[in-house]
Amino acid sequence: MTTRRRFTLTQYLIEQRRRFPGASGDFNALLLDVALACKAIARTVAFGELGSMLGQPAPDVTTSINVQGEEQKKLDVISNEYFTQMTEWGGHLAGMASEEMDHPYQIPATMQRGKYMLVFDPLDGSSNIDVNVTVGSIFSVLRAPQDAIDSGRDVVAADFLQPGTQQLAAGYALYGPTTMLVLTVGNGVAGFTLDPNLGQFMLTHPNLQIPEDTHEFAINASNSRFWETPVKRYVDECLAGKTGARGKDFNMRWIASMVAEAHRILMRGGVFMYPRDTKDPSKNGRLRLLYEANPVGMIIEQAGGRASTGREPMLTVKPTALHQRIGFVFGSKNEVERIERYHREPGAYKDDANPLFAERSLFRD
Ligand code: AFP
Repeated sequence: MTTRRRFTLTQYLIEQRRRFPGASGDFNALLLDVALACKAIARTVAFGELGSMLGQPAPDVTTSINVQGEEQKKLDVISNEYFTQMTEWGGHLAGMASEEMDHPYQIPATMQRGKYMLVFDPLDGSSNIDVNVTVGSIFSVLRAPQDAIDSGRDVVAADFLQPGTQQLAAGYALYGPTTMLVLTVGNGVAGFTLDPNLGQFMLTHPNLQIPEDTHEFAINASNSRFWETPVKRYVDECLAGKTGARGKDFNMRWIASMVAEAHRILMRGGVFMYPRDTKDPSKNGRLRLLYEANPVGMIIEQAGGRASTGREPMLTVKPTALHQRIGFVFGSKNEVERIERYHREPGAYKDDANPLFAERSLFRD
């Protein structure tokens, strides 16, 4: 693919489809519908206060607390509607699941059902909306079970409980200084920038690759008292810099929009950690497996990085629930492997106050 002239997202997808001569085009059409939903969200986010979509809870929604127990902002609800409305009509989907919906979303009976399933976080980082910091949307495409495809039956939560290795595509949109779409269909990672004049996503970052090493880490340090010993050790060594075991200085970043952190790491390397901790032992982490960790994990791995629970590869985790949370560590390969090594070392948890995560404990992986 020459870069003499910029390819559009549509052209890129057609090029990728050449790898599957028997392909029907449904897959590409679905991804273009997702891209359209992201354009609609980008426009609404860009209006900011002018669009009076900011801050206040969804006044017209009966319950403004989502299944995560978090307040649903008006833009969370609107973004979720853009995703469902712009992808349900095309006939490519058997069903959907979203951070903002307790149960799987059924394609209306008046519409044709298809062979794919879409899982998404319509607006990641929404706590940053009011302060005009970059937010994004995250999505993943799975294949529906054959019996659902054949019968056209309603989808159930169990249909979505597929390990990340089963994803057919994953991506995110970034609503920042520019609007970008980053996508993998299992053949590397490509970045597109929205040309506001053409209204087209243009290929600006073909074949993104993450450096194996880095001197930049991202973690919410306000949780440090709840971290497990291996994470404390890793962060302490980074903070010790040149004078410490690592012999080099590290810098720290925390945006509180995971999608923006992932993008920075794709652009220049780094390591992101939202590990499971003892803050709320009933939760196995903060981030959601199906529509945050798995899609971002696939992108990171396709760009030569590593995605992990801190202990094991993220994409091999067998999901057990639609809104399951999980500890998430990703980024430059050598750093993530180091963090996994620290977790595996004998006696790694000997100083942990909370036996919940100790060697022989109820919650041991
Ligand atoms: P929201 O979408 O509720 O703002 O959460 C964002 C997020 O899931 C992820 O994008 C951030 O990395 C993380 O939560 C921020 O968590 P802290 O508020 O603990 O820093």
